[in-house]
Amino acid sequence: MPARVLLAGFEPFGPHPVNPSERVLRPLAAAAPGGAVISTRVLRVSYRDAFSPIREALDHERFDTVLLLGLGADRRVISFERVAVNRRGATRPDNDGVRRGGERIETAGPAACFSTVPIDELVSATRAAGAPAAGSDDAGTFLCNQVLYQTLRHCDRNRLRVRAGFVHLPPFPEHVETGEPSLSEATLLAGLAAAIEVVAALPRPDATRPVECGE
Ligand code: PCA
Repeated sequence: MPARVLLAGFEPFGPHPVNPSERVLRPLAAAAPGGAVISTRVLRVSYRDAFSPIREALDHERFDTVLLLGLGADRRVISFERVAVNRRGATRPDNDGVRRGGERIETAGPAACFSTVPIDELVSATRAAGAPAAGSDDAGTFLCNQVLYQTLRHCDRNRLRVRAGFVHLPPFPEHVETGEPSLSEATLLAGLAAAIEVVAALPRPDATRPVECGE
């Protein structure tokens, strides 16, 4: 059976007119790396609404992997996030104009949860495809971290046999000043296709293995 992958990116936000995480969804779904059946979602940059399409999809369809993508405006490489923390807040508001000053995402939730995709394998495969990549221990405290945390908690609570991970992407070159970090769409697509091939080849996750979270 082909692997089923839920691939999500975010709408543009703040000073960024384009979000590469949204732009790469369609070509990746069409390419179907590793024979994966890919379903895509565009998430709102909204503390209130960002997670809803993921929850909906997970509640109604079966997936093996959720791969969440977002723009990391200051990232130099494709960054595979290892962990999500139970905290949200940023100086900038979200797209609803809501500003959070640093609070728990889930009042009684664990402090942090580890991503459940194989980060080191993903980094190696992405690099082998010619795209610079690295593991990252800091997904920030804005919407990307929040949606990864909510996805991991949702999978754990409902004992879903689904892996979940988050990938921060540098901006496209045409949207930054000369010398600032960026990666072309072709490079992002090559790297992400290799990453999807890795998840498409993984065996179905074990239902009995809980997401690792710490208090
Ligand atoms: N990047 C932001 C939120 C949406 C996006 O694409 C982040 O890093 O949290």
